[in-house]
Amino acid sequence: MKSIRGLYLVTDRDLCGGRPLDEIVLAAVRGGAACVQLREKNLPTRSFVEEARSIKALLAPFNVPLIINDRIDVALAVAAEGVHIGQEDMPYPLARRILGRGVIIGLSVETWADVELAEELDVDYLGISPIFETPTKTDTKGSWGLEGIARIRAYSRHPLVAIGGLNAANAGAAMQAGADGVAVVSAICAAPDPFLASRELCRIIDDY
Ligand code: TZP
Ligand code: MG
Repeated sequence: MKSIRGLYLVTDRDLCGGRPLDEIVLAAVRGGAACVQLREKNLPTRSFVEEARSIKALLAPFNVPLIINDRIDVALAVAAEGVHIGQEDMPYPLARRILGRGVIIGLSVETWADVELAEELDVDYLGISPIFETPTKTDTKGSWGLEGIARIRAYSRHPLVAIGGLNAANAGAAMQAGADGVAVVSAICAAPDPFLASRELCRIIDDY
């Protein structure tokens, strides 16, 4: 249950083209997405909690874990399965102390120093961020490329989730390079048919 692999949806309501977020999430999990991260940078806390609660209920029948981006309080409030934290969020040891052992904690790595430091931490997965430059997130510290995935795979003991500029054209290459999972935002949220997009991505990713 704690192992994160396969297709990982990260949400961005602004990329959904006016479609309700729960519709996109449902389409993604029907298509085979194995994990959903709610990423809300601008939502008031109350709305975020309400959304998280309803998405958690939506995911429950699929046995798909809900991961909350950044907000440990929101994760606790709705008993989410996990949180995803970045290098400027709550330090990992404190997050673990607050959340306890049973909660999934993913950590973004943006530099080689991040990768080395993460080796000392019992995180549940690393988010390799970003693989390729992407308009979805521009405040990044360069990009890892596929060779970055391979380099981290050779060094790290942690499961690896690749994110950034990934889609049906390159998801297979990311898995081939050593990723355990592929996280996408626009390839599902902005897809004309998020169900078909998710199903196609899963067909590629789940072959590895
Ligand atoms: N973290 C690193 S890149 C990224 C995040 C949240 C955005 C990825 O978006 P897309 O549309 O899948 O390239
Ligand atoms: Mg963050």
